[in-house]
Amino acid sequence: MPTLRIGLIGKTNTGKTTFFNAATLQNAEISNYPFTTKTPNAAIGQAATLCVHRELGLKQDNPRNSACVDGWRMIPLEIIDLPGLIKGAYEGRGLGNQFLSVASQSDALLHIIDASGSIDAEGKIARPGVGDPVADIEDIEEELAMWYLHLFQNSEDKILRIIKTNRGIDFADALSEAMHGIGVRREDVIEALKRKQLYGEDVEQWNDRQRIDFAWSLREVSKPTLIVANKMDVPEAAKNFLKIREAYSDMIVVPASAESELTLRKAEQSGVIRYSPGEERFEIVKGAKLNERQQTALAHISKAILGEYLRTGVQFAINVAVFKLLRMNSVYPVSDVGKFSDNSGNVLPDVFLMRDGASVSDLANSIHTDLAKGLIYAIDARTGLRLPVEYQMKDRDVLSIVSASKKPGTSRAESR
Ligand SMILES: Nc1nc2c(ncn2[C@@H]2O[C@H](COP(=O)(O)OP(=O)(O)O)[C@@H](O)[C@H]2O)c(=O)[nH]1
Ligand SMILES: [Mg+2]
Repeated sequence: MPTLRIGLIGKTNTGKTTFFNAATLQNAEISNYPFTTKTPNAAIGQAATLCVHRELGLKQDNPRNSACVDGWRMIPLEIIDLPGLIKGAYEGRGLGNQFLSVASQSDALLHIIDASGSIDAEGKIARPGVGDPVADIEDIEEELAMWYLHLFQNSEDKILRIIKTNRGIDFADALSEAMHGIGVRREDVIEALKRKQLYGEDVEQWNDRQRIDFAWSLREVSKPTLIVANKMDVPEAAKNFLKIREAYSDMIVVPASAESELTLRKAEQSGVIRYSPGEERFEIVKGAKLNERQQTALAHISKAILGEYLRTGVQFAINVAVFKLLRMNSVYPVSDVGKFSDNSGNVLPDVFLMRDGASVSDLANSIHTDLAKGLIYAIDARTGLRLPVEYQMKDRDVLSIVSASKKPGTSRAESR
């Protein structure tokens, strides 16, 4: 299973690094995760989904590629932040290559904005309420779309040549090949064309407006993004939040306080609170000695954030990105359908995130190509039903894969 990557974008001082730190602080629990990233500014975070073990009547599970915390299955993924050293170097407009490189590596983006309006258009700290978060979103969105336009136009001549000289290769093939590096797939190109009524139209006849429209559309389709309205703990943010939601009614806007989440996760680490990361709720540990600063901070979080918005929004934003934007399903491969375990008796050892529409055959392939080669069918562990290889898996499916190749039903993720 390729690791999902969630990139954080946004202007300077909106809270990206705070969000990143909060989201990646509690990663020690996912111990045997093969951390292979080359980028120094990436770390392990997790998607949280309600684990199936309770529903299946199991007292305990033995997660291997993930963790189970208070009944929440924590699935590792990578969060990418802008490198710290560029702070100040790319303020405001013209964010430069670093920002685009985060975007290009990511499956989905969290666009972090300062909803409290405490930064000016250049990203410099200002008095709360001074900044215009709606305009900030526009600036970044514009930059992203222009980047797509640029990449498209740069490869256009080559694409046209390829289409003309190769029968059977169409625009969607050629463009997705050219923009493969930033995650553009053939179906994204087709969807983007359709959204702008450009499907089947001759690219050479497009006017400038149509090119720009197409670039915006391709950016939207191929790089799913949600808006994180950060700094909701600041009173000025509430008013802006409504404006943002209104101006961006076609996007998901998650209210958040990255700083509150960081405070809570640190308090949890030092043992003064019990914090459920899935629910983003906390309780003060009995007998814990809180200093005055901690008391004030926790009281404020309880009232202004958890009271008003129910959660700090950090884990929630990641979950929404994974399960709603990217439409992932969590699927649990097992060998023994009676015990819901692997061959060594580990109960519900692995969970895989599979794109909506993925089949049993796709699952077998992500576990091991050998397993896929001899694939015969899968068994639904809940009902005992045989599922054909084309069966499109649903969220929370627990399946055993039956394959003619050796090690039948193995559920260990041996290749990634
Ligand atoms: N009030 C408040 N301040 C925050 C929040 N998140 C970040 N900040 C502050 O905003 C400033 C910039 O944060 P940072 O994470 O470095 O922003 P970045 O430039 O986007 O990485 C710092 O002073 C943070 O403490 C939040 O949720 N609430
Ligand atoms: Mg930063």
